[in-house]
Amino acid sequence: PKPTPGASATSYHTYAEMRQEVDSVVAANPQITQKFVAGKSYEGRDIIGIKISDNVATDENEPELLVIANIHARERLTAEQALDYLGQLTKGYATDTRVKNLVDNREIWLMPMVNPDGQVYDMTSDTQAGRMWRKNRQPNPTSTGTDLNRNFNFKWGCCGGSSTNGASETYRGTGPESGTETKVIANFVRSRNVGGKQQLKMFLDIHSYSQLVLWPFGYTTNNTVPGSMSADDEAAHRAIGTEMARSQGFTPEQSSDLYITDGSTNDWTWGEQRIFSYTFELGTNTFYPPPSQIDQQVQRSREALLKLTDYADCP
Ligand code: ING
Ligand code: ZN
Repeated sequence: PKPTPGASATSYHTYAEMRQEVDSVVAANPQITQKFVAGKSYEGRDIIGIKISDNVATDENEPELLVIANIHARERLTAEQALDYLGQLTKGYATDTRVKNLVDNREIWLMPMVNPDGQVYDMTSDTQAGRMWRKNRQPNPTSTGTDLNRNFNFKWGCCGGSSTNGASETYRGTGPESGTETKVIANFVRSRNVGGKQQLKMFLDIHSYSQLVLWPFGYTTNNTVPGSMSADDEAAHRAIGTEMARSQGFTPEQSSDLYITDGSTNDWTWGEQRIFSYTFELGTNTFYPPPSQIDQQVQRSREALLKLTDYADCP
């Protein structure tokens, strides 16, 4: 069972419990939260989102940011971090002037579990010590599952770190956005392009584990190739990323310095949409920290999420 909405988690949320918590928080905070369904997963589950802002029903002219979590099924701490962020913003609104300022002056879009099929599959395998599932649950020509973080439509399959083998953990899909959930996320991002202007200024994809703050690009270490990263853009990403890392004791680096990947969320949100983009790698050294550690782990990254919310007016 879960504690009261917005309180610290004492065990990992199932998909159903995540939905219940979102519903409770939204019911208790109707002025500043609104639930939406971004689309359906391959198996037909709702991909739940929450908008958090003052005058929440109105599209105000405020910097917008999108935070997504649990794109990889087994990375369960990430959904807890997303729900904690929702709790911090809603609980703090009445009492904490900093939180109130953020909610009043940003439009925050949050999707705590963007790969629900994978999450349910992984979690229902708990009796076998977890199935260590990463991908979605969409059948592919030879096996099951697409790595959604290799399926985005920027330099897809160009350069390494993704696979054409359907059984691989990093199977890139039959084409960009072939993954049902990739398409839902990308369509949502495109929907925030209003009148030719992308409203989203900041994007965060929460993963676990490794204690890192990463920024684009993943497809190349060469920031001078045409269309990649200008020196100014790199410096700006690095400055904010370093600050994010400092506040949680993580290591900041360009994602390709970790290893080369193509088709990641961040490469598309920055490369194609020009949204400042980060990935946090939470946690320590496991996908499944004992539930007793959730609270401590989540507290560690709380401040970085609030800082990033603040920085959405910077880029
Ligand atoms: N790590 C990420 C992965 O998808 C990453 C690292 C993040 C690569 C962002 C590229 C862009 O491989 C995990 N643990 O998923
Ligand atoms: Zn991941």
